[in-house]
Amino acid sequence: MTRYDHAPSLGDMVGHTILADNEDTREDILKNTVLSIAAFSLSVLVMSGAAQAQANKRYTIALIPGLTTDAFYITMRKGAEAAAKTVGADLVFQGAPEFNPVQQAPVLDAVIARKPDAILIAPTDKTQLVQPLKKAADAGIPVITVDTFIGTGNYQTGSGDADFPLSYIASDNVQGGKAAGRALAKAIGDKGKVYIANVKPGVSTTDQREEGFKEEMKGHAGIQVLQTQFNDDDANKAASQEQSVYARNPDLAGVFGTNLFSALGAASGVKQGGQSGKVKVVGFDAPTSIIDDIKLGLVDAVIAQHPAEIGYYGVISAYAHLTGQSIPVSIGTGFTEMDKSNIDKPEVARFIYQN
Ligand code: T6T
Repeated sequence: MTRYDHAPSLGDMVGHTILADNEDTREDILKNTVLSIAAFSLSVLVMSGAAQAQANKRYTIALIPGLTTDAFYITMRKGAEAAAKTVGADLVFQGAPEFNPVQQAPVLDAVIARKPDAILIAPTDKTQLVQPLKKAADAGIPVITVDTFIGTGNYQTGSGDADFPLSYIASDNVQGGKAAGRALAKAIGDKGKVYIANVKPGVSTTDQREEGFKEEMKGHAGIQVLQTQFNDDDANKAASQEQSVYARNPDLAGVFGTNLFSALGAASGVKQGGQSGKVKVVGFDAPTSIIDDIKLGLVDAVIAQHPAEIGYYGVISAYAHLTGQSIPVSIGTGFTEMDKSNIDKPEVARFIYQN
């Protein structure tokens, strides 16, 4: 009887040619063929039983956000919950109160101790979360990063010590930074001084937005990009930095806030300093507070991400992996540019973040 070291295809089995002249031998071969088809059918039953068991198991998928109280991650959680409901998995949402690797690492340890079937995480630093996450991988827990990445974000290439996550699901932040640059250039009539209000170096998303913005500005000869101001994800700090930059540069024309708190803070600096209309603000992210600022004319435009999609496809990817499917090494989600002219359109407003 033919021995298969791998699961044979049905074509392999039914395609057997019976070449014996002798009746007895032919009968034996026929018998063996029937037996091997029966064995194959049984193996299919057994295999599908195992696959069935994988699919029937109720998985626990943990989502660790950059911080818990940010509308971006709250919206991501909603998408993740929708996907978990669809596949019948349990979602655990556990994070730190601030966007800070020193606070995020112990949360990660606590999640690893709960032994979830998979971890989705927005690492708050490209390098500082590598070793803490390695512990999860070493414990056999699949890791997928959402929003931010560790290392270079090019996973599963076999190079570097940050290569182990299975997938990276996020916006294209370089492109987003470029789009913000174009929007700010348009708002300030393509000339004048601008600066970038950023979080802190080492955060993959906001580093890439700064990179994209600067790249775009190389094509705008009339715009001078001043030194970046880092606010530690603190809107109050971003507001006072805006006022200091303005005090040093009364001809300041615009600010690019690379994330929710940077943009909110810059807008509130403009408001407090009575510079509304004079200093233009373009931001990233779309919480309701920023939408109010757009309507008030304090913010000109924002690049809204699609965090619910990131959460949704994060959970679907984890589930697909857990049930034996291969998954893409990265998934890019989109953007929606919002300004006063389109903010009331339902196809745009649906991307405003949830609280
Ligand atoms: O912009 C998002 C996220 O993409 C980034 O990584 C950190 O900041 C936000 O959460 C907004 O506050």
